[in-house]
Amino acid sequence: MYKRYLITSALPYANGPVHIGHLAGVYVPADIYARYLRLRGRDVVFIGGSDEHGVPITIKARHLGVSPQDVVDKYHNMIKDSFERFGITFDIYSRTTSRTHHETASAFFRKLYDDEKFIEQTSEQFYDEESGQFLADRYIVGTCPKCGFERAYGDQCESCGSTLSSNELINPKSAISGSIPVLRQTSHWYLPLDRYQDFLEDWILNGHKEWKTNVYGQCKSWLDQGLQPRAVSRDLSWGVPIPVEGAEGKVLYVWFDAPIGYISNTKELLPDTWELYWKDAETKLVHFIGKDNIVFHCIVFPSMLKAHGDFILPDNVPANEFLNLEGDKISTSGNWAIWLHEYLDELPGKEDVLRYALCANAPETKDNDFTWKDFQTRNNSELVAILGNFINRALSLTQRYFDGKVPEINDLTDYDREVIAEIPVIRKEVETAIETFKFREALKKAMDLSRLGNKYLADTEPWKIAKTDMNRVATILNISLQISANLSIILEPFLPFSMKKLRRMLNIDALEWDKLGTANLLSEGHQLAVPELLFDKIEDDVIEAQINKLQATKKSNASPPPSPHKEGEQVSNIAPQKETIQFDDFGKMDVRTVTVVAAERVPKTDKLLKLTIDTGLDTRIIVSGIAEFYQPEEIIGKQVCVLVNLAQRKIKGIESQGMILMAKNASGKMCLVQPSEKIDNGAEVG
Ligand code: B3M
Ligand code: ZN
Repeated sequence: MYKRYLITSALPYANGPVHIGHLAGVYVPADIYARYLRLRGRDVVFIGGSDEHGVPITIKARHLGVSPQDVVDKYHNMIKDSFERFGITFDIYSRTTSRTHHETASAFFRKLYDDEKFIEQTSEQFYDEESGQFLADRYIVGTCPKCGFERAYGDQCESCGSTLSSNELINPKSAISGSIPVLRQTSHWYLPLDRYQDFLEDWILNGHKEWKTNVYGQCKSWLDQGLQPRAVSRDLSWGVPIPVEGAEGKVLYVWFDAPIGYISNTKELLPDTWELYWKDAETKLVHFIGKDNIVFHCIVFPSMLKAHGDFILPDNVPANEFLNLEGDKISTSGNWAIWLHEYLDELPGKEDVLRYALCANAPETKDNDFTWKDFQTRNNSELVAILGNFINRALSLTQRYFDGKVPEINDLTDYDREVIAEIPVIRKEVETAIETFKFREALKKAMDLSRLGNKYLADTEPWKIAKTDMNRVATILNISLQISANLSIILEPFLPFSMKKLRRMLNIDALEWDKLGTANLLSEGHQLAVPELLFDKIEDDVIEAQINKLQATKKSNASPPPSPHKEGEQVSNIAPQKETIQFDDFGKMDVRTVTVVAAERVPKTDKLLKLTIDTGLDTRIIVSGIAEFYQPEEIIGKQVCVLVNLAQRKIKGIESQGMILMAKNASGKMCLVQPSEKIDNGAEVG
C-alpha cells in the first residue's frame, strides 16, 4: 500500500469558464477519488489550478482589447469560485502566473539545459515585419489547401477540420497586422523524445498494462509511430521567460510549463514537505485528464520528469473520453455548453444532481451524451424515487412509531441477516470500482444499497404489522436506519451535499469509511432529527427552460437557411419595405467603396470595432458595431461600402466618420456588403 497520494487534475486554460465536459471528464472523478481516499484516512493532496499561458489567451486578450493578465485574472477567479461552490475539494487551486510557478518552471528548464538534455535547432518560421514578432500558428490565417476556406488558421482549418501547418496555407496573412508574413530563421530548444522511446515502451507498454484501454492504446500508437524531438520554447512575450542568456523574446512552450504547475502548486501548498509527494517512491501519483491531454501526461511530461531525474512518475492516468451535449460536440466558441457558474446560479441547491448525472453517465470508455431529459430522469427516477424515497420512509416511520428514536433490534430473521450481510459485499464492490477508476460502476453499486433498503421495506411492510407486532417493526426500522447510516458513508464521495443533509437528519457526525458494512452505526435510543426530503422532483418547466436556452444558442449560431420564395411574395422573417422616397432623397447619400486597412477592438466593449479605412479621398476612422460577427483580422484588407457623408459622431470617445453598409437579417446576424469584384477606392455606389 502506498503511504500517500498525490492527485492532480488538468489545469483548465483561464480563457473561459468551465463547463460540464470538463467536470465529467476530469473534476468529478478526481474529486470522488480524493474524497474517498480521505474518508479512508489516507494522506491525500489534491492539486488544481489554472493554466494561464499559451497563445489562445493572448489572442483572446487582443480581441477584447485588454492585457493577457486581465483575461486570466477574470477567468481564474471565476473558475476557482465555481469549483468551490460545486464542492470540488482541491487542497490548493493556484495558477501558472504565480511567482512560485515561474521560479519552479524556470529552474526545471535550467536543470535540463545544464544537463544537456535539450537539443537546439534552427528553423524557418513566419515573422510579421509590421508588428515585429514571430507568429504562432494561431496568428496566421490564410486559405485552406484542402477545402479552400479563406480563414483557416496556421494549425487547423475550422471549416473542414484538417490539421495544418502554417507553411501549407495559401496566401498566409498575419492575424495581428494583416500583413504578409516573411519566413525568418529562429532557434528553439527541443526535448529529444526519441531518446526516451525505450524507457517509455518499457514503462508503459510492459509496466502499465492495467491503464485504461483508451490511454494505453493512445500511448501505444504514439510509440509505434516513433517519437520525434518536440520544441519546448516559443517566440512569444506571454509565458515563463527562457532562463538562458540570448533567449530574449522566448518563453517556455505552454505544454512544457503547465504540468510543472502541478509541482509548483504542491510547493505553494506545502513549502516544507512538498518533496515527499514528488520524490518519494511511496507516493502514488495519479493524473486526472481528458483524452486530448494523454500524450502530454503519458509521454512528454514523464520524459521531462525522467530527464530531470529527481521525480516520481505517475502510477496511473485515468483519462476520460468526451461528453457531448444534446447530440452535439461541446463548443466553447459556439457557446454550446452548460457553464458551471450559470448552472449553479440557475439551479441552486442542485450541485449533487449534476454530480450524480455526470458520474452516472461519465464518458469513461467512450464519448457520451448529456441531455437535460436524462438529467431530469436521473433526478426524479433515481435520486428521488430510489435513494430519497428509502431514506424518507425509514425516517418518517421511525418518527411515527418511535418518536424519532432509533428502536431496539430484536430477533433477526434469516432475511434480516441476508440483508445485513449484503452491506459489506457492496462496500467491497464500490472500493474495487473506485480504485480501478470505474466511477460509474462505483456509483451504481453504492446506489444498490438504497435499492436494497427499498426492497427490504417493501418486502417486510412494517406499516402493515404495526398493529400486531411492534417488536418486529422495531427490528425492521433499526435495520433500515443502519442502512441509511451506511449510505451516508458510501455515497459521501459522490453526493457530499446530500450526505451532509442526511447526517443532519440522522443527527450524526461524519463517519469514516472503515465503519461502513456494519449494522450497529446507530445505537438504540439515539434521537433523530425531524426528516426532510433529501431530493426534490425536478419539474418539466425547469428542464424546458434549459432546453430553450440551448435552442436559442443553436438558432443564433446557425446562419439562416436560404428560403426559396416566389417573386413578390412577402417572406415573414424579412423586414417589410420602408415608405417610398424621392430620388433626391437617395441622391443625398454619398456611398463609396473603401478598403479597411486596420481593425482593432474598442477596449471594454463586446460589439465595437475601430476601423481605419481608405476612402480614396482620405484615410479615416469608423467605429462599427460588428465585432460580434467579424474578428479584426478577418476584416482587414476587405473592400466594403461606406456612407461617407454621415454627420460625424463620437462613439466611446472615438470620432466616427461614416457608416459601413451591412446586410442584417431578422435574427440580427449581419454581413458586409461588398463589391462583387475589386474596384477603385472611392468609387460611388448608386
Ligand atoms: N490547459 C489543456 C486543457 O485544458 C491544458 C491542460 C493542462 S494540464 C497540465 O485541455
Ligand atoms: Zn479546410
